[in-house]
Amino acid sequence: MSFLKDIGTPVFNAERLKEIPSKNEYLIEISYGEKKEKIFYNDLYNIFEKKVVNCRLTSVSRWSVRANWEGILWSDFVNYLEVSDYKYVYFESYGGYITTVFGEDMNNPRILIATHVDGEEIEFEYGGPVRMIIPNLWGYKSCKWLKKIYFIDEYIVGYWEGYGYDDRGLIEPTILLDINSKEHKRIKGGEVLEF
Ligand SMILES: Nc1nc2c(c(=O)[nH]1)N[C@H]1C(S)=C(S)[C@@H](COP(=O)(O)O)O[C@H]1N2
Ligand SMILES: [Mo]
Repeated sequence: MSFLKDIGTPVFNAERLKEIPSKNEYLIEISYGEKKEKIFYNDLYNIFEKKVVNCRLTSVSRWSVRANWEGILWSDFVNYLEVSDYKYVYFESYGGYITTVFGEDMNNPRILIATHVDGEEIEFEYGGPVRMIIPNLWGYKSCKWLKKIYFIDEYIVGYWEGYGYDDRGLIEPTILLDINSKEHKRIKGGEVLEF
């Protein structure tokens, strides 16, 4: 059983990634200022407490899904690294998909480095074993198969941003398909909190 698949959540894989390292080899590379760090998948929950966040992933292609995501709160992550002031965060996947988020958009308390959804490991097609969930921005900012997290000072244009998608990625007012209820709903812009 897989929550996301069962309710028909679309799958995006712009880089056509087929394979990721096994869990024993999977690691996340972090860079901030002069410092560099690597965290192995298997060490994540030795370092961080696993937290559950109920929020939505909302795609610019006009759908939104609410789920119980589990993982590391972004706020716990930056506290651990002792980074407070950063202009941008650059995310890169194991397939080379990239996206950069503005620091001011990373203060939402529900932003998560997610490993589980609905009590199960996030499966490969939905970005497992590790993906971002940034509920306040369009889905193209929530990098799947997360490999690199770099705190940077100069903006780097992302994959979809390079095709003209907005650099901030703030969710705009629109009508979209709610994957959970299968109904079209109007949203007012910003994180979808109304349903
Ligand atoms: N690595 C990677 N991350 C990605 C994408 C992608 O193609 N590759 N697509 C993005 C887009 S546009 C959206 S809407 C969400 C979709 O997540 P899902 O495929 O799990 O539904 O992932 C985002 N993260
Ligand atoms: Mo998307």
